Amino acid sequence: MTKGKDDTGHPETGSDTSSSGVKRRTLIGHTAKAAALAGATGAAGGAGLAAFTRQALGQQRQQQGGRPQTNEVRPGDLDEYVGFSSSGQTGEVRIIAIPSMRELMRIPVFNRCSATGWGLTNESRKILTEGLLPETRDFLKTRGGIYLNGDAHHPHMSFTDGTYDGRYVFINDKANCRVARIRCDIMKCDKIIEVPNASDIHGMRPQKFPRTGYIFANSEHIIPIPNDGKVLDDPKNYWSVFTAIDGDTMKVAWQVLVDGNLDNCDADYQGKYAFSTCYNSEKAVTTAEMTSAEQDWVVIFNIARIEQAVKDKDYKEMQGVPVVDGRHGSKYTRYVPISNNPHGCNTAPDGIHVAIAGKLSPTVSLLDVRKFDDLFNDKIKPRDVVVAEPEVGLGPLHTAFDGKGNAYTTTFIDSQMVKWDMEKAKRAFKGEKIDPILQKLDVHYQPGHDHTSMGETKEADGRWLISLNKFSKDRFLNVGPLKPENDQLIDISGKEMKLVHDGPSFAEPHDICIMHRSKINPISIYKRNDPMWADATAQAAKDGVKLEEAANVIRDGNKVRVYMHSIAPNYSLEKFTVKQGDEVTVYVTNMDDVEDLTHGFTIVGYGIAMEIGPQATASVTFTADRPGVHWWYCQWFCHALHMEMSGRMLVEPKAA
Ligand code: K7E
Ligand code: CUA
Ligand code: CA
Repeated sequence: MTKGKDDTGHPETGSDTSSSGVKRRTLIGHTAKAAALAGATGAAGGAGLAAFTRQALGQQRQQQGGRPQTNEVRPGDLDEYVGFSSSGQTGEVRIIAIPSMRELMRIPVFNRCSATGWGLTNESRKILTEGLLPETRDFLKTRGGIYLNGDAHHPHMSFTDGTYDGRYVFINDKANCRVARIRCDIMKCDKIIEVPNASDIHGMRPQKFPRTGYIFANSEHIIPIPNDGKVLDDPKNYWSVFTAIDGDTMKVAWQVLVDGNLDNCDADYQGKYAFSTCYNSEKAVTTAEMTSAEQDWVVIFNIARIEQAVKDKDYKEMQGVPVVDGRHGSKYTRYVPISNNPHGCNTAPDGIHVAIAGKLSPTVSLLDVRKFDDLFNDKIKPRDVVVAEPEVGLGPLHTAFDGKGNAYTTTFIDSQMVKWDMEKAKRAFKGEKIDPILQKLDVHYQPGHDHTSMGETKEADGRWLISLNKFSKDRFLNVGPLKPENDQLIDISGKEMKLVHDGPSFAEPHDICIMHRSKINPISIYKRNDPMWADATAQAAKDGVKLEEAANVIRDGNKVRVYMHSIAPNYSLEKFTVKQGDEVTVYVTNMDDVEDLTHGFTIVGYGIAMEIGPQATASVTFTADRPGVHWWYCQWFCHALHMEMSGRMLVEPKAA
């Protein structure tokens, strides 16, 4: 048996799995009947059943007593919902448990991560570089090879048939024009691509139906295409492109050239249309000019027609990508005028309505996607697709839904969450004297995105709403001039919205997607054949080394490949010797087959650190340019003898 946590003096409570493989939690937390069933179906089935049971109980509680749901999650209890939160300029994705608002995990994506070695390991550097455009790779050559920053705005899970399917979470990088994918089986990023012909990828949404499918991504700022310096201070010749990325291959499928710029986007539940807001129809380069027009617009993209255009070769190839011309007059797009500098773009779970937040206009424009066919067949005018336009307050930015016909719009300037009734708004739009606003709740302060539980899927359940507020001001203890943001949890299960929790967060989650925990089912121990370390496996095979048993040092000219495996509290090598100036690659395979037993590998004075999860392989390459004794050690607490888990790299000095 592999030595691991269970037999290493770690407190027994640290283990969640009993010898029979049944989750202890399942046994403790639930009824005897549930536990018995869990035992019968195994650990995974048990967890799924437990989730199901708990949800059912929760709903029952609500229905029976009429008592409000609670956000209290007692020690040892599990939350019902999972949120994937963008971290803005931090560049990572965070997993938040809801309703406790506990931060469970951070997934490095566009940032560097000291704990996991993201940006240092060969595996992460491959992901960070393989999708870059060739000219970017050249540009980064003298800058360490990778971008060190990112600006992550819009995390969204992949869909099948209009709801989350637990495969991937996608996230955009506004700062360096990238789109990344996170594998939800291991909660690690596995692909990052740079979008060509684009400037700052901002709005990003997966196709909801029939599946993802495409990832739609907006190039926000207008630029010359190609942006090679030939056109400079000539904004007439600046453009934005709408991009469809194949979510399976993470390759750009096609792009559409548009007038104006592109801000946020979403897709319908029919698989026919995607749509984006534009705040810079003026094609301006200053704030004053960008806000000069009375109206900007929403661009609607006709996916079938665009795909046909690509088949018919009605495009221009730019940077290896088919770019379809979707400017005014094109059959591929329609432009719906919206006042004034619209921002948020959110499709309702009813599959019919799309809410466009006015930002500088106090209104939200509600579009009816059932009218889009007629619009594209020129039977109606663009504004005919607008079926409501309630005034919600100052600075409407984003809208979320409860699946019961209500919309929740954030108003940035008013600092409120505004609940309104979509049907009433439609009746008011037709002239009826009726107020669609149901409630305005103060939030603290200046909200951007909001998101409801399951609210961007057809399974919206109307339980929780999170308001991501840009300012916390006096809501927390003062920590200096830089304050946390404030992610507020609102109970929307009753008639009235109730604020139940303030959650500080570091710079600057823009958006979150919230799903019932039954939608994800990550593994706890890696599969040995995971593609993440396929290169290491291939190199080891060439060197005649088996990673699982490795304790080898292979010299290949001035390249040295060091293979070791780890079983707590030991590495299979206690030392290795290289020459100053050698290019050294260290491969570590964690052979502990135990849940929550991660090892690390840190070399003192070399700026090297990496995470090696149970049954994973990780590798790192560096130049051994410092002579002397350099200890390496394990930086993830793994064993009573964790401190002793170490070894020495001996670097022989160059002959003088
Ligand atoms: Cu409104 Cu980038 Cu989604 Cu922020 S964007 S708020
Ligand atoms: Cu291995 Cu700490
Ligand atoms: Ca404008």
